[in-house]
Amino acid sequence: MSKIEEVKAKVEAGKTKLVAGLVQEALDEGNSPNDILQAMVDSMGVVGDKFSSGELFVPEMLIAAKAMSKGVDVLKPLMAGDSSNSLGTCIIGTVEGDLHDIGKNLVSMMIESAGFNLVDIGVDVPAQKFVDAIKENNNVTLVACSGLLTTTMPALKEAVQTIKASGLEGFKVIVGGAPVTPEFAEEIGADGYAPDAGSAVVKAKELVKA
Ligand code: B12
Repeated sequence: MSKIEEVKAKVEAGKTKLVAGLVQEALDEGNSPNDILQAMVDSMGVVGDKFSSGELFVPEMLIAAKAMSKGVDVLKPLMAGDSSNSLGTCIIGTVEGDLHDIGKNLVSMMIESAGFNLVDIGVDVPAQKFVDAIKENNNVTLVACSGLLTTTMPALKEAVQTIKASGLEGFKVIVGGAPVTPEFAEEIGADGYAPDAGSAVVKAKELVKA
């Protein structure tokens, strides 16, 4: 089994104590941070499928998520890029009722690397808290809302609409998360959508520079 396959297997198995070391070993063997990250993202897909089929339950899903976070911590410094914060401040959060944060954290990491000052307001964020954060921070150019559950898609809509109705200006709103489609993003009035962390950066820069 290659080191990368080992990382994937241990994330799936929720081996929180082993993953960081294995990620480091995979790096030492010359694997790219992106390839290692993708392997861990794939693991979460497998875990999700096993949850759907009743092979795994919430505690196993949670522990796999923790294992992945340990691996991401090792990769984070290597993914860092432009730290000039020249693109302004990005407020990011997962919408109300939703506790999923791995995707949000990856998007945060990439957006920060691209040159935004990142303000992460966490998970289960009520719509008004996004508005408060925009008011409390300087030079907000981007607001990013994440939602992972079909049942929290209405909360995503409420967040975007509350932000848009606040009368505050000078920023764009981007949304994402597994159940979100470009059509849904447009329907709820978001300025942009991206399917993953890499394309989120491309879209974020495009929106802010427009
Ligand atoms: C880990 C996990 C959990 C963990 C979360 C831990 C954590 N700290 O995040 C725990 C155990 C808490 C959990 C709980 C639940 N979960 Co869950 N979970 C998952 C799992 C396995 C992985 C999610 C993940 O991290 N994926 C990896 C990341 C990298 O991908 P991502 O989140 O999609 O993010 C990428 C993109 O979507 C995008 N993106 C994300 N956010 C944003 C934001 C912006 C602005 C942009 C541009 C892009 C973007 O970029 C990211 C990076 O590339 C998924 C299965 C899956 N295939 O996704 C189920 C899944 C999402 N969960 C599911 C369910 C049902 C639940 C529960 C309701 C289970 C229960 N009965 O209690 C609860 C809900 C709790 C709540 N209120 O939120 C379902 C959702 C089904 C649906 N259609 O809604 C899934 C799909 C599993 C399944 N196949 O059934 N879960």
